[in-house]
Amino acid sequence: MRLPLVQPFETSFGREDVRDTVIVAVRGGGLTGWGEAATSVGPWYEYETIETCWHVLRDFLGPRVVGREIASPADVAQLMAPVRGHNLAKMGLEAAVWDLLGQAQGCSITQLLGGVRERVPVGVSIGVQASVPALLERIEDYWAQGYSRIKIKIKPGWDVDVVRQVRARFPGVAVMVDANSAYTLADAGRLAALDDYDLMMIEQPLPYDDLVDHAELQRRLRTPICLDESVPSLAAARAALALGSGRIVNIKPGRVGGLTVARAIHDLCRENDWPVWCGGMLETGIGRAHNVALASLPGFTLPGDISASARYFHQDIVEPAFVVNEDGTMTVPTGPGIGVAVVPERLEAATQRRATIA
Ligand code: OSB
Ligand code: MG
Repeated sequence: MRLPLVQPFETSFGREDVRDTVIVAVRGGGLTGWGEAATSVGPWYEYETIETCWHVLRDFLGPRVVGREIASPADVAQLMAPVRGHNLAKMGLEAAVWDLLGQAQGCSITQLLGGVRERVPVGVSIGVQASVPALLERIEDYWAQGYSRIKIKIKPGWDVDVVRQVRARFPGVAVMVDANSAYTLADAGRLAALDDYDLMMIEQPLPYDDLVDHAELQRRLRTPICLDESVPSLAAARAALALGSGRIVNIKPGRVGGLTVARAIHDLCRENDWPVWCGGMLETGIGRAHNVALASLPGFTLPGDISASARYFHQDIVEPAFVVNEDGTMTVPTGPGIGVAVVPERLEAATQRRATIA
């Protein structure tokens, strides 16, 4: 499906004006569970694309799961395990099964996961803007809406000087930056200059597969490094902890291949005193519902990239839309499954293509 974005979203790897995403509906026992494979059109954030998600879900993951008896979400993770990688696609299917099982058992996803929070702290991620004044205006606007922290995308040429001006204008605001792998260790000096601006963290400064250099960079920085792209699995999280490749992990259920793995990474980080927070992929209300539920686990102590529906879309495909509370939190839905209702006409209007696996 395709939904236009309220504002284009630009990162160090490119710009998106619309959100193309794969929605998965799983039918069983007279119920329908919903999930979202929140991929991008191109292989920039990671290697999957809208076309690989479609292909892998239709030709490999779907056929492995359809017709099976599934008693718990761990069962679906196991059925999908022989497929290597393709984590965003796996999340789409696993998430739909979590919703279905929740509905069947009359439980919310936060309950199924073991969540402990009724409201979770949330922030907003702001893409690269045309000018610094434009960025300051954006921050002003979002801060007034109550977000608990502001994340700014950086890249070479849009970094230290931008952060300096943001800090000068908003001294008390919780600010972090995300580089989406735009630097190398040769830029350590430039990144160390960010230490002067009291940032909560620097997210994914270096290449997605380089835990060793992240460890070296962390030794040279006071500001904590947060890993995003570098942690696609539980094994990668173990390696990051062993090497000291950072001090914080952004857990996105899509990037790690589902809520089951996401929770395992959360548990591991918690045992090792690394705080985590829930990242986002500009999800519609379907993916957002799963993210909010995940963020209700006890180790998610930092504000997530979980913003209001209106920050992304003119009209979300679920009701009620997600909103930010005055205290900078989002309320975790408590109804069965994802706890929000997919609006069929809106989904239909946004649908580009459809496949059924019977
Ligand atoms: O790096 O965290 C990222 C969006 C798409 C792909 C990668 C990232 C992001 C965001 C936006 O930062 C988070 C959100 O608001 O969903
Ligand atoms: Mg990131």
